[in-house]
Amino acid sequence: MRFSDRHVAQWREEGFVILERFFEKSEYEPVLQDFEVLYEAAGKPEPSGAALKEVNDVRANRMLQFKNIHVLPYEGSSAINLISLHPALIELARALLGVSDVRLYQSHTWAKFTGEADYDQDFHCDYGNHTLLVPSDEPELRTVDFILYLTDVSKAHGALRYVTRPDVLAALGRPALSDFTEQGQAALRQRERAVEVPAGSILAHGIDTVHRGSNLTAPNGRRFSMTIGYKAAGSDHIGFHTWQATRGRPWHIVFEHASPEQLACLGVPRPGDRYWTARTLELCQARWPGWNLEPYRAALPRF
Ligand SMILES: O=C(O)CCC(=O)C(=O)O
Ligand SMILES: [Fe+2]
Repeated sequence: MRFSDRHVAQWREEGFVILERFFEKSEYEPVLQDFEVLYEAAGKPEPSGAALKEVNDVRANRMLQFKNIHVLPYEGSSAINLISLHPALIELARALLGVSDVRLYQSHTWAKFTGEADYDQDFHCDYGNHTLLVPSDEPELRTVDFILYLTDVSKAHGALRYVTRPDVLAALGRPALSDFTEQGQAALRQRERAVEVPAGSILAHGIDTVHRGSNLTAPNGRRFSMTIGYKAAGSDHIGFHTWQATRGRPWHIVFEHASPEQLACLGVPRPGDRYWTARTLELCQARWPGWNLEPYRAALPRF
């Protein structure tokens, strides 16, 4: 067991919980290797020699922080393609949300490099682009948003800064979702904590937590992470990626390595579901020849 009831209680009360070394080296190292390939050409100075500080357009700079992002499925090995569906992560998402059936609604990589962009952010909540509404009061209808770190993170490596739910109340006198004033930002900074963790660690939070990104200052520093979001099955008010829209991407890697339980997190009906018929089995097999459909075939009703 990689987590305890104490972690679940802390997440529900504070909005955040850090699980140091959730993944062992043998689990995250192959993912790191995939990052090395994905980001081989990233983080190098621009050929023009234009250093960040010489660029005057602050807004453009701000957008540069989102430059190095890749979305599932990844051009890499099964390691990077399956890590956001790791059974232990699914189990943790179920425990935190308090539901038995969950969906992966977000999975992307992110690489940050010292000096490449202005990564400093104001305190904010993430719900603005995960729902058209506002976060629910019910844990079950909320989200679990993990950040998995593939490299060691210190303050000099852009550690995420956060303020726990009780501390937000103490700083602002109210829960915060938006309308952060300058004065509010300053009050929150007084109480901020930093996610300084070794590689393999995860931070679990949600779309209603107060946090901010920060700049990397370590010479030649880099921070490799993955953003992994889960919601309860049926939470139609939550979304981010549309998996179906990325046709032509290497989905076969996922189909060839994921279990039915992992695929269910992407919306693939489980064995025994009425979706599965002789026809759908045959056509799915033709579409993804390397997919082991045996569990689905075995669960077909027999007449
Ligand atoms: O990467 C981080 O540490 C935080 C970034 C963040 O909060 C965001 O972009 O919404
Ligand atoms: Fe954020």
